[in-house]
Amino acid sequence: MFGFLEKLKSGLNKTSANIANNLAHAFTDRKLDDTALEELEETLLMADTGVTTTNQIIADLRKEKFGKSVTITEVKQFLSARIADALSEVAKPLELDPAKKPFVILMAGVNGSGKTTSIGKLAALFKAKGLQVSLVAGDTFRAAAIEQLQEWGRKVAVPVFAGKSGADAASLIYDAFLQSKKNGDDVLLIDTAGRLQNKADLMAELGKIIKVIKKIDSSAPHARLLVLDAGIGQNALSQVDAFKNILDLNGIILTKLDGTAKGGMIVSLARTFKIPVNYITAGEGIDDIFPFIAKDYADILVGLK
Ligand SMILES: Nc1nc2c(ncn2[C@@H]2O[C@H](COP(=O)(O)OP(=O)(O)O)[C@@H](O)[C@H]2O)c(=O)[nH]1
Ligand SMILES: [Mg+2]
Repeated sequence: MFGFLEKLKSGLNKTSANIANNLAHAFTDRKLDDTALEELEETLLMADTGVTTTNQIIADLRKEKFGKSVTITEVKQFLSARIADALSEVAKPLELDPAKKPFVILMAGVNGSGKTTSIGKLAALFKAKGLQVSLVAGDTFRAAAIEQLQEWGRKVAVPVFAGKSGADAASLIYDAFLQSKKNGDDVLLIDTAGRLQNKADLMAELGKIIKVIKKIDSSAPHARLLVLDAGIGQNALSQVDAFKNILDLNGIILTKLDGTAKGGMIVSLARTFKIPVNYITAGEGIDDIFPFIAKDYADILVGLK
């Protein structure tokens, strides 16, 4: 069995291998000069760390080490410390409040971002902790989306509330929440549609879902999570903007880090919104989900772990 860090490390390989190759090229135990700094700058930008953060890191490194000889390990340690620092504020685990029964988790995000898959993975995670979990197939637009969640329900062995495709999502969710309460669930995970006719429709639908949930419990949904595909890099920032007001987002799940070399985008995400990143995913398997730990992530990214 792979350990947690080994697994995460292999998941992040596309980003970290790029960074490692470039660093090996730029820093061959020589004095820190303009060329090396420029190469480092390019490397960070390619990993999608964002202009502001990159400029800051480069300026700091220049101030501390310019003209001095540096080893590649020193550069990695410097980078990791800076990146971990930028991430520490948002690296927060999802705290399930046991007083909320069920603790309601609403998952939103555009089509294909990984909502349904992440719900399956989270259900497995919570179930393994001994919690009683149910799912709601709130993406009622496509029969395939409902079936996909039901498949995860079977895999994890948790019940799935589902209606017919085309059914009203808000009323399905309302009924499911009431039933889940009656059943004494600890956690209720709600899937939602990622594509309606247009953005206004999508936001109106989410608004309606929030409203019916609040009729049952004004403090719910307790977690309002945006699922973001890391592969879209800086474009993720505009998706956060679109969802954050309507949902009062209090968490992010960043997915598909295994499929991208843009693993640095989490740094600009953190800097721009300061919304907690609760989990990251790197793979399609049931246990390819990881709590987001800033220092581990930074160390893996620069090749220290
Ligand atoms: N490689 C990889 N694929 C993922 C990950 N998470 C989800 N996927 C895949 O991305 C596709 C879309 O995921 P899905 O959960 O259906 O997205 P949804 O439309 O937001 O519900 C599926 O083929 C998933 O298997 C991940 O972390 N890594
Ligand atoms: Mg889905």
